[in-house]
Amino acid sequence: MKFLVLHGPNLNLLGTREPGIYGSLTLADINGQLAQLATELPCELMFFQSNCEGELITAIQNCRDECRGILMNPAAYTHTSIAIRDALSAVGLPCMEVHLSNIHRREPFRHVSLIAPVAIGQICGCGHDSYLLGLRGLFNYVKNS
Ligand code: CA2
Repeated sequence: MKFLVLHGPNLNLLGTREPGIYGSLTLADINGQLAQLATELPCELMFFQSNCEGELITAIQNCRDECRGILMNPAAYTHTSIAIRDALSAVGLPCMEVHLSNIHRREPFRHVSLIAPVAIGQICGCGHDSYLLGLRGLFNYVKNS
């Protein structure tokens, strides 16, 4: 069982700035923890980060035949991208939306997710654990469906 782990814009900066909001782990640290969890579940993971909306959309489209689901932190595109939402809808794979911070207790513009209506669930506010909880949820969802 293989999953695509997608990280949106600016998440490549994790661990270098704003640790109070986003924690002190780097993206490589988070991917490493996910890889370790994947061996336990077990499942396979493919990782991709981009600052470009179109590259994220192409990754979603291209994983259609290889992957059983998508674990995604769309970052700021969460709140703006109809195109990413449409790509997830079109591909039809189960997607778990995750966020490091609790988007619902931050600025009002972060309260709306355009992705949530096409996701199987949303986990936020748990720091890097959001990714680990999200992978467990996605794995169990696919295993039981
Ligand atoms: O809490 C999350 O995971 C977010 O998806 C992070 C996005 C933000 O736009 C969403 O509203 C919530 C921002 C990612 C920016 O990452 C940075 C990492 C280090 C330093 C600066 C930004």
